[in-house]
Amino acid sequence: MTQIFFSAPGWDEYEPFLPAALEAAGISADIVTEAPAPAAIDYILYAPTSPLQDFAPFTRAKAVMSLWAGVERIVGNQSLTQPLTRMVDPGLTESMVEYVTGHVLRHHLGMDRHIINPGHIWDHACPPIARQRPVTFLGLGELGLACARALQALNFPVKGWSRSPKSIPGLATFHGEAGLQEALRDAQIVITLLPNTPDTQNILNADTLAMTAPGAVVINPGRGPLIDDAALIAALDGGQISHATLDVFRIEPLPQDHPFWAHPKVTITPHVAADTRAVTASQVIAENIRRAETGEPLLHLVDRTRGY
Ligand code: NDP
Ligand code: OXD
Repeated sequence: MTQIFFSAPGWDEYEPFLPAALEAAGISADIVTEAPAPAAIDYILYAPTSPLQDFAPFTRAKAVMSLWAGVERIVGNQSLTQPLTRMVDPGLTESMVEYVTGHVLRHHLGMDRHIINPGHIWDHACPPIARQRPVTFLGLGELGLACARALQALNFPVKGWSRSPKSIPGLATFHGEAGLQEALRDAQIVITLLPNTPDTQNILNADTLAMTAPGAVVINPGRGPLIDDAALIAALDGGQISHATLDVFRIEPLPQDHPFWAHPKVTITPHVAADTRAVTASQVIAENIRRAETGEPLLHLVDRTRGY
């Protein structure tokens, strides 16, 4: 019997789906939410909100599987010697695509002018069509690429930036430090979907914010440290950036005295862009455990040296 330690909040969400997914994958499993005998555990399901920090006693564990996509809070844990996988969940990806598309369209169409119009102003100025609105994604992984494709389907001219070179039909791609300026040039909407690593912190700073088109919009559903908060506020105040929609922050919940809360050009969403969905994630977990049990390579392995 395979022993699985569900070391994360939200077991009630997984209970209707995970045992069935494991059974369908041919895994006979015992899932526990406490592990008084760590040496008996085969797999650990982990979330950053889990109290579990010391993985050393789990001497038999074949993998630690993060229920979150972002792994910055576990990747540097020295007690973790087991392979680490991260969550790539079709349900999470769908919700990120919806969040990004919705917020891009809000800004593209200038929806606020009509939704909040206390003066009953008859402003007949029509927005440009999507093909006239250049959009840039920083991060072209599972989420960035899915969102880029959705916006491409609406005719937005999309550029994407990643660490390694990519060739993606219909998408202008750039990579590495040298490609960042070209990726941001003329961008009217910038979406950050990068992991939080030492290389990506403050990637949007005074210099890079100045590379976008004047009056660009920033949408950050990636991670808070990707943005230099003070530089963003200065760019908003100076007009280089016209609005920022932020879902993630250096400290969460965002402290009440943070200047973002009161800033008229900032929209705050409370880390709700995309959540792992138990119904689809259970299939992913079961498939990965099946792979591990049959000696096949694990999906979505984290590269501990790269940090994502
Ligand atoms: P992936 O690992 O699939 O993609 C990461 C992308 O970032 C890749 O394209 C990668 O490049 C690029 N990248 C990483 N480091 C660099 C660098 N130094 N320079 C340039 N590009 C870099 O991650 P996902 O798309 O699945 O997720 C992205 C992030 O979204 C997560 O790490 C998490 O922080 C955040 N997230 C937020 C959620 C929310 O609710 N707000 C929900 C889920 C995730 P390459 O392709 O070359 O490797
Ligand atoms: C994640 C997140 O990384 O929810 O999965 O932010």
